[in-house]
This record gives sequence, C-alpha cells and structure tokens, in this order.
Amino acid sequence: MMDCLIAFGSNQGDRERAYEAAVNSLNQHPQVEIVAVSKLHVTAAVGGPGDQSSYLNGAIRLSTTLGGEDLHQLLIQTENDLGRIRLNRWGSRTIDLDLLLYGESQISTPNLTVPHPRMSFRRFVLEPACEIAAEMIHSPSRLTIGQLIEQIETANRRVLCLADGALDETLTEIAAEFGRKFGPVWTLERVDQCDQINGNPMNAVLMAYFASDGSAVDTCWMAAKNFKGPMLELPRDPALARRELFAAVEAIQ
Ligand code: PH2
Ligand code: MG
Ligand code: MG
Repeated sequence: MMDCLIAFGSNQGDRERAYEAAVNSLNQHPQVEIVAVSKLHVTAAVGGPGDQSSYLNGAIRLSTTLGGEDLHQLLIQTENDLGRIRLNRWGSRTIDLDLLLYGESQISTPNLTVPHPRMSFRRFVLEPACEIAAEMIHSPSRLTIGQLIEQIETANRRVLCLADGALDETLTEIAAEFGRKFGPVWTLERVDQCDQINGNPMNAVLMAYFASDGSAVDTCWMAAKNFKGPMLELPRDPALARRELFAAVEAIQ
C-alpha cells in the first residue's frame, strides 16, 4: 500500500459538496482507502485572471495499491465525473485534484510530475496538508510538510535566482517589476556562481532557476545541492517566467 497525498481546490459552484463528493468517490474505488481528510481552508486565488473568487482548499491522504499514473488517471476521472470543465491554466474550476505525494517516489513523465512541482511553496496546499500529513516527506527537498511550512513562515523574504548570461536582459526586466510589485519587503537576488552558493547560509524562502539551455546544468545542480528549500523552475520566455515567479511569491505571501 502506498501512502499518498492529494490536494483539493475549488472556487466555483458548491465547493463543500464537491469536496465531499470527491472523497466519497475516491473511497469507493476498490484499490483506494481514505486515511484522513483535512478541513477546508478559505484562500485567495493565486495566479490566473484577476477577478477570480476565493478558493476552498483541502488535503486528502489515502492509501492505495494503484500505481502513480493510474492514481493520477483516477483523479482526472473523478474531476471529470464531478463536472470539471478545463478552460485556461490557473482559471476558475469546480474541482481540482492534484497528486502531491506518492510515498517518497519521484515520477516524471510528459503528463505527470510527482511530487507536485509547486507544492513546496504554496501556502494554500501546505496548510491543509499539514493538518493530516505534517510528517510526510517531500523527497526533492528532504523536508517534511511541517518543515516546509515552517520554512515559508520564517525564512527571509528573499528569492534567489539562478540564470545564465543569456538571461541578463530577462532578469533585469523581471527584477524591476518584482521590486515595484513586492518591494521593499521582498528581494530578488541573482546567484550565478557556485562560490556564492557554497558556504552561504542561503536564508531564502525560494530558489528559482531557469530551464536549462544546456549551459547552466552544473550551476543549477550545485545550487540545488546546497539549498534546502523550495525550488521553482522558470521557463526561459520572459513573460512566462515573470508570471510563474510572481504567482509563486503570491502563493508564499
Ligand atoms: N489552484 C491553482 C491556481 N491558484 N489559488 C488558490 N487559492 N487555491 C488553489 O487551489 C489554486 C489557486 C491551480 O491549480
Ligand atoms: Mg492545482
Ligand atoms: Mg490540477
């Protein structure tokens, strides 16, 4: 039996009913047993269009003999059965079921990444999860859910960013807007040399790094090894990177 953690989110329709229906529906699967269900937390919408209504977020812990990809399929099937219509990314939805943790396994296929790539810095995910799974391990950071929450609550409001030379302009643009939007409380600092990383306590709440163009692999790897906390991969396209980074900061705030 695999110990798994699922995130629930809804900001449309009867949100409480969707939660109850999702839990009941999952529990009916012969290979799934619900272990614990968190309370629902009211949270402000992060990312997506500006006019979204608030979310109810929850977390579900379950035990299953299904493989990771089959469990993911079951979550999609459950979303569809409960009337989810997919419009745009981060848009309003009646139900979202995300596979956060599949034991300590790391899964990476074109359709599925586990642990969920944005779970480690999203307050709306970690707070409900902490109620029922504080001791579960997020394998990429080697931190428990409880430690991840403590990290986003206590770490300096600093974001470290790894970028190779080809990204100078992109980073300058993003940093200027970051300053206007989140300063002076938050800072965005570039880290482009391994020496700066080594031996530095790196009291930062997040490490962002740009998807590799082939040249930055070693630097990213060194940083990843020395930074113990949430990591975020940014696309190289400036507009997409900006959107991803700002949504992450909003999710931490
Ligand atoms: N899910 C998103 C995007 N934004 N914001 C909140 N508060 N809660 C969510 O579950 C949520 C979100 C993408 O899945
Ligand atoms: Mg989601
Ligand atoms: Mg989803």
